[in-house]
Amino acid sequence: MFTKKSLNKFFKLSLTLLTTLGGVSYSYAETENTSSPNIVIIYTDDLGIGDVSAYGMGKLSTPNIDSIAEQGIRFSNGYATAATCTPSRFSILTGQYPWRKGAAILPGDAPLLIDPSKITLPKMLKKAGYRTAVIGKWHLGLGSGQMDWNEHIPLGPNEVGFDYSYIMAATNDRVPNVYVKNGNVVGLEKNDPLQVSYQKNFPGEPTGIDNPELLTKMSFSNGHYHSINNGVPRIGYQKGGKSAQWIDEEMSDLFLNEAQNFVKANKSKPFFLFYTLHQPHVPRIPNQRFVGKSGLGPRGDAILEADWAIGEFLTTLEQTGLTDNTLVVFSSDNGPVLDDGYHDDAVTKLGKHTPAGNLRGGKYSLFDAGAHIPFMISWPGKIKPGVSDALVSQHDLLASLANLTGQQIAASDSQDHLDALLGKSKQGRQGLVVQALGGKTAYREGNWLFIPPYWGDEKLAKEDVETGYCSCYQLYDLNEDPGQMHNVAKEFPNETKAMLTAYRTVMAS
Ligand code: NG6
Ligand code: CA
Repeated sequence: MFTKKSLNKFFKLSLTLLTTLGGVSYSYAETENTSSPNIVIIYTDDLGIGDVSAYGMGKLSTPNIDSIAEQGIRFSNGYATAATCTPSRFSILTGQYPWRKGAAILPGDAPLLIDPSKITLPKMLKKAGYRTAVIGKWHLGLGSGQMDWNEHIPLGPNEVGFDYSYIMAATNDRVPNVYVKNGNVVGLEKNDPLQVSYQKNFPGEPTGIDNPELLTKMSFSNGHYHSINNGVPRIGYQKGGKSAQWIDEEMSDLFLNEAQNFVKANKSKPFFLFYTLHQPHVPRIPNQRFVGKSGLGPRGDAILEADWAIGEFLTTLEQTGLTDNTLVVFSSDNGPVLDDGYHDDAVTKLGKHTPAGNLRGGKYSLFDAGAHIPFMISWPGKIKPGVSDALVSQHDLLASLANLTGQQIAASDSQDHLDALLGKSKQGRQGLVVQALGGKTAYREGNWLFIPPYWGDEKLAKEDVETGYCSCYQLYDLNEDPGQMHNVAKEFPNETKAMLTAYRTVMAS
């Protein structure tokens, strides 16, 4: 007796055998209600909506990123859960709000933040038969504290669901400046062990503050005055491991190459790739091929470098015949910033470019540009190209992709909005808590952004970013006033009260 489902399975198995025998790769499996396209999340670091030309607001041209929007859905209300890196990355991988875990920007020697016993996006997809990889920036901690970087690192991406990992340990401005492949520092030599400290320098090691003559590539404007690698001062101290220290100019090509190889090696089975580019995070040191190309200085050049790498990556999908069967998500971990601690002309060469588009604030901020980021999804043939104003958040990918691939996950902050993400529905999530620097939170619902009272400086002086703090209640109508110039909390007391209640309800849940 055959049911329709078992016949489907039989047909699929026969097709797999046939195509394998015929030497043709077959990477698409479809059952009645679910399917398993390859899934790639391309995740940039500190990129604003105004940095992506598809959003039509800035002066840069990003044709390759735009091509994802042209073939798919571009979200005008796409969010990370936070205005800084670690919290947003924690959320996209776990489906949890970052403030549940107290997630904040981690130092480079922090232990693994994600609980290996909990569900994660790659774990869920592994259960659905996917091969999983993270390539690029990690910044979610490694090990369990007191780490010896010269031994195998026992806790990291491979312990939370990734079959393959090739990562920078934390950020490109934090030590250690090494890549870690499946838990091992790449290129270490036994006779030159790597030592890392965030407490004190190693005797005799040069630092940015003491040895400015060694800063041949970039000097610091704020922080970033500890150990030096590749002529650039960093945060934290490191000694040894010289053969393993990265060269910033090569980083983009290296991650691209890894990402391309992963695709080619896994073209015949469903895969999930979290391709986490380091651009345009500081220090912005693109390959020579991109220097001077944007006219906006290193920040703009780094964005062009990222756009080029994304184009090459998409070409690899095309050449391996996987474009039609690959769902590509493009986004950023948080909003943009100009001076983030190095003298790199980001401010002086900005011209008329607007990294945050028409939004107020930026990275670190409670204002909308903190977590309101570029967000687009393509899946040729399955997604009808268009623009959606549905409210979508990165941490909903877990529940939504579980639905797509037929997996059950326990109730969490992650909501299933697959239809909105595939452009079949205009209805996204109802509300979203967003986290800024220091764990402060605000609430977005409908056209409103609500910020509860916070006491503190109105601006991060060095970064020149508005924090969004005010001792008053703030309510902005983002439809009428995306630049958030008019606090209408007093004009709309009922809405303000309703937003406060909704915000408190989520925070207390
Ligand atoms: C800040 C750093 C900044 C950047 C940020 C993390 C200073 C003065 N500033 O503390 O340069 O590294 O942390 O960025 O050190 S994130 O995108 O990874 O969240
Ligand atoms: Ca970031």
